[in-house]
Amino acid sequence: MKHRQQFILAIATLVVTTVTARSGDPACNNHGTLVGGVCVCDVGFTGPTCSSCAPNYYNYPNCTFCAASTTCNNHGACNSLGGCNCFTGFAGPNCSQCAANYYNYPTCTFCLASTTCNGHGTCNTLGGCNCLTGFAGPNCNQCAADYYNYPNCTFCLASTTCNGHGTCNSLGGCNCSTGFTGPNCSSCAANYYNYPNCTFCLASTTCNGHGTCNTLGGCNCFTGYAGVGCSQCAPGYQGYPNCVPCANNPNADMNGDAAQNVNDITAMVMALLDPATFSSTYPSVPLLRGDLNCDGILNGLDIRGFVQLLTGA
Ligand SMILES: [Ca+2]
Ligand SMILES: [Ca+2]
Repeated sequence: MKHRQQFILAIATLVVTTVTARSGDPACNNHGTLVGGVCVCDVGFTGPTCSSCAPNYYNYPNCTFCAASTTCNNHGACNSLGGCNCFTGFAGPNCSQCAANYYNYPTCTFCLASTTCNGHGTCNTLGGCNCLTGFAGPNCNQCAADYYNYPNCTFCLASTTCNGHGTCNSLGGCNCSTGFTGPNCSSCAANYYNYPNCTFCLASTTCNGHGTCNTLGGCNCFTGYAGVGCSQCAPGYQGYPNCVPCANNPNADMNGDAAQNVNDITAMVMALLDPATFSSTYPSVPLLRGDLNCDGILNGLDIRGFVQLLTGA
């Protein structure tokens, strides 16, 4: 029985010794096997007594394997512990990922929104900039089309911002066309009327001093004056530019109802074609009331003035 126990112990010792045998020789610092008086070192160890790490193995007696080209993926150097000291832009135990603010492994391009994109964009997965609206360029350091005055980059489009009545200037504001004014050229400048037409009118010149400018930029002539620009005497007035009523105080009320309108047409025609019948039909109306050109005669030359009074033309 005792022999049996000793046998089992011997077997066990042999097994343990065999398992650790390859690196178990004290003469080889337990990192090699003594063969014929020479240490055959385990992988990773070297030297006559296996007392140092082989090339690419670090941190004796650990002798951890490390090769920059594989362990560190060529993006770092092996350090004294057999780990990787990654190059700038790389991170991780094996330098197999990009460090913070570096993008697109294995390129690992640096990008920081506040500097690379000048604060006007965000870094994308490639390490480039996705610019905010209104900004453009690889580094968002210029204004996009229709945006002006970097770094403000104010939007301006002539057709909308300036309402088609001006051009965008370098500040993104509007330089209005003649006759227009306002930040968006949306009103008429002084002496211009009737937006968006903005017709020029100046009483002293456009209306020749004989009228006022109206909301359409035309002239409202003073009494006795007529025409575009009030440049003639009204029917029944004479002596331009100092228009005074004619001697017979003519007007277009040929039917004598105290109004000048289309109802006077029949009477005027009668007065021109058949004065006698006119006088008997409208006894209270003097024939020369229709003498609108002030020449003392009622005839075809007065028709123009008559029409002018009725139409206001
Ligand atoms: Ca009348
Ligand atoms: Ca006449």
